[in-house]
Amino acid sequence: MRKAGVVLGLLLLISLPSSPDVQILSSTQNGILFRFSLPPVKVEEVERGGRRFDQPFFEGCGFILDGGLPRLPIRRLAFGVPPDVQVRLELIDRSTRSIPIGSPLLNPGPPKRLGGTFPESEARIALDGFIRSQRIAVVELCPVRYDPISRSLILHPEMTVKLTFIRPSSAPPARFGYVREPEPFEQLLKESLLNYEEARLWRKPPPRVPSPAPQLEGEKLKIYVERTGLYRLTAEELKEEWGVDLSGVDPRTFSLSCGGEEVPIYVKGEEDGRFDPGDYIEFLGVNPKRPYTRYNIYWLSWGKGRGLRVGYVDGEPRIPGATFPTSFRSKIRLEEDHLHSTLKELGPDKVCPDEPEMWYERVDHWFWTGIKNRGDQDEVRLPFKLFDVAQSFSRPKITVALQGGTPVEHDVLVMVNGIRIGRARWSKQDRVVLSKTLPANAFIDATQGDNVLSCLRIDTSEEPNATVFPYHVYINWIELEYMRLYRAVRDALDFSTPEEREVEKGELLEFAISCFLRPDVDVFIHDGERLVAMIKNPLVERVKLDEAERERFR
Ligand SMILES: [Ca+2]
Ligand SMILES: [Ca+2]
Repeated sequence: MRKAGVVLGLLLLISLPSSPDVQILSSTQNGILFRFSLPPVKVEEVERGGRRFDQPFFEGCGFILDGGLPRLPIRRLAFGVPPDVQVRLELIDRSTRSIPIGSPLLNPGPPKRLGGTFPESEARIALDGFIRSQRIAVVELCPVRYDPISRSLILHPEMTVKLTFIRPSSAPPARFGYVREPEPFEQLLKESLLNYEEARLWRKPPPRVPSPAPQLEGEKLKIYVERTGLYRLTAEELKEEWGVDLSGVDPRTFSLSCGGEEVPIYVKGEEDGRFDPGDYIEFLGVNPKRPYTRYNIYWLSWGKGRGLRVGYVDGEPRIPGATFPTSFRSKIRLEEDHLHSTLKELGPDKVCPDEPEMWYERVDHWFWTGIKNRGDQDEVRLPFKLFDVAQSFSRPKITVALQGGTPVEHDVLVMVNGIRIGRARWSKQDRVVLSKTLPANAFIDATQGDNVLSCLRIDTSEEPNATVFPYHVYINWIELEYMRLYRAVRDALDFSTPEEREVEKGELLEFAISCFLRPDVDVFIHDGERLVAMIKNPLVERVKLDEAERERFR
């Protein structure tokens, strides 16, 4: 909450986005390119304590307010950015000219010695935070700098700046889309953000109803799991984000269950009998297998004897002559939530006739993209990046989930990279899932370009009400199976042993997984339903990322 307050404070210093000095050259989900044109710079003479100082300024500027450093004019610009990316700033181009000045520059304190041109860089990201659901990056431009040697001002009349949104793919995607904020916030964002129109589609929706945040019910914690993955609940997160303080509980008694059955967990730091900062619980959460059941519910309880824990296997790599497999068959799901539909036609009688009140919770209302109703195009193309694709004879597989938008019959041809997946025919706001095993090497690695999923509408039905039914069909998610290199993405990798034909039976294997960014790596064996064992003593080595590896995060 405090962070939001800081952003709010700073935003108020930012002038309106309609400012004529900034021209957005492009703004997409992958980044923003803009040009700043410096308004005329004026130099005012001011007197402080009987001495004369120069104070440069330009229209719409703010100032560097740092005791002892020249009070130079700067320009702050606020942009909305997607919630799940790293933002990189690059100065693409700038023009330069200099003007000598007569008096020293105004300093708000005893002058500090300057090593060289001040400020050192022409542009930086001054702030990165959230106002409610909207993530905001504030760029600070320094088009007026000071050279202490020639005692002149260096001006940059034109600056071209690029913000790149770096989004590692093959990782669990974040959910974002349009969220309507209360009017005062909406107004503030509208006035502050230079890319308001696009950026409002990148908001981070509040937890869905009911909240998937863990909820305390009596002496039990209810945990909602929508997607299969390794889940970590830290003592700090539980306390600070969800208001669940388990510090008085003996963590050795933590017990997790799902569907009435106890599930083995790993509890870091439980030996001392206290669940203190730095301690956490890890478990394999599995998505529900039934359609129209969105969450699996896990219950965490405590205080009744020791809970079930995962066992250990020693994994210290010390086997001379072991084989290093180079690739494995990876299963991933790509899902982004940008478009919302109320799905009014999909009634509780279909979804959950026994519990109609559960309708909203059971149905996924968020979709990736779609074919617009009453739009010019009967096709939607969805580019997606796949990292670490290995060359292999093994055939990859794709599964695509589509959702009807308009209340009519649908007929859609689905392809990936020009290869036919299938033709889907279904009715109204129902959903359909298509699967296809593809030729070997059908997928393209991110270093070679994008993969493209395309859906082409064959039916020609018209639905006149484009307000209630904005899309004919939606793409909800894609599942992929492909041969993949042993490299972590966002500090995680769900990997498996290689396919049988690649290694001899009984052969000892050693796995080397690269590209973790943090050294505290936990390794588990799982069977798809639960954790089977923890692998203790993996060898963690620090290496420098090479250029190609750094490229993966761009
Ligand atoms: Ca502890
Ligand atoms: Ca979805």
